[in-house]
Amino acid sequence: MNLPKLGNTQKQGGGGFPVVWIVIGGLIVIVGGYLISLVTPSILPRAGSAQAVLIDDLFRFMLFIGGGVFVLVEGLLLVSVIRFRHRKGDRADGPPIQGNTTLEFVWTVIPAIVVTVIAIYAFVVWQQIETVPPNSQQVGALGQRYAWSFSYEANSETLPPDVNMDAVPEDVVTRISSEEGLTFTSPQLHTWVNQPVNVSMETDDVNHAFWIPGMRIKQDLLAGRVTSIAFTPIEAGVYRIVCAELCGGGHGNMAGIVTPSGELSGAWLIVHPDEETYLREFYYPELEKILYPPTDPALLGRQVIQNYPCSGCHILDDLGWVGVTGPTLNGIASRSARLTASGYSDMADYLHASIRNPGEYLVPGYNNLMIQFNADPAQPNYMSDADLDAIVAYLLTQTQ
Ligand code: HEC
Ligand SMILES: [Cu+2]
Repeated sequence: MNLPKLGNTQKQGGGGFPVVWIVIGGLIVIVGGYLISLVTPSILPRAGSAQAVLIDDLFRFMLFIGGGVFVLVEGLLLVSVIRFRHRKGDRADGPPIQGNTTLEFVWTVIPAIVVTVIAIYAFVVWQQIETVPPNSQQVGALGQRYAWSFSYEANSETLPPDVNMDAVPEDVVTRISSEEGLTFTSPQLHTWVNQPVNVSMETDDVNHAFWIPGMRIKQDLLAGRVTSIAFTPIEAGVYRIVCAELCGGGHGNMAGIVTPSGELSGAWLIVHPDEETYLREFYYPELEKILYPPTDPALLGRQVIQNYPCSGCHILDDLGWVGVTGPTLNGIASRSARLTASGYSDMADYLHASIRNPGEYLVPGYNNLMIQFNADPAQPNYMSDADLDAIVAYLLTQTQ
């Protein structure tokens, strides 16, 4: 092979780079880049949203170009290593090559075109993802160290068809018929196939980031601001929700987990096959818990406690919690040694204080990391007295 000396090759006539080599090299680069772009599906979770499909196509396109560049650079390196290797007895310097305007022009223009094309394509995809369809389901997401809670709206039009208003507590009736309606929360995000969802996010403490890898969406939660992100699931299933911003010692618990017994715990996105299933399996049963609250305070507390982010920091087998930032709540009601140590004489009082004022007495071996659940609705981490009483009644049932 007669490689050209860079510079004035053309003028010298002989040794021009055969066009056939350029064509073959070009084909290798294109096919190589294409093959590399095919590797993607095996390293990404399945694409569960309309946005994910767009993003994956863009990703594959960029991987195709990047793969082509990889094959080109590595290929030239390999050819050079073989072609220009040291030969026995050859002690000469290489030819003094400098300057080639055509070459410089080509290697400036081609990347400029490639980058422009990627920028335009990415902008188009971004715009499509940013658009929130008018018929979106509105869900609120609250990030707290170390758990997520999702809030759903209910009003007099969204009640279960067979609702018995006579059995509903008066304050609930007032809230439902009020303009803001009633919101209820769940540790999981529920929706159904082909329903656009718009999640508006707030944090009660530090910054978090809301990430659903299967939907290919990620959005920061910024203290003092409301941020939002929209997506449209296209496949029914269960998708992990993750916090993607290191927010403290229990950060890892802000992700959906499968407990040792195989149950889903923590934050998950559940995509039901259709609206009817969503209403039947999630929305109506959740709403009924508020419409017909259990009269037994412990049962009520078992329900209410799940609206708070305790699961991220505590173990509690009864509810499948696996957090380890704080002490286990298994058997908490039998922990009489706490009473002597903290100066309380009654377990209910000790539990009240542990939640309202966790810094007052610290369980030995633990730091003052627990959220203070305030009695004042204007403060973050508000917990009403009624909720607190119910939670304490429930915790009192956790004996060994
Ligand atoms: C950010 C992590 C975090 C969250 C969230 C959290 N806790 Fe705690 N909790 C702790 C830590 C750490 C301790 C031990 C230090 C202390 O006593 O304050 C603790 C202690 C306790 C204790 C005393 C336990 C004992 O063995 O004496 C109770 C009861 C308790 N938490 C209940 C709750 C409840 C109920 C919730 C939700 C409403 C909750 N915690 C949310 C971290 C947390
Ligand atoms: Cu977080």
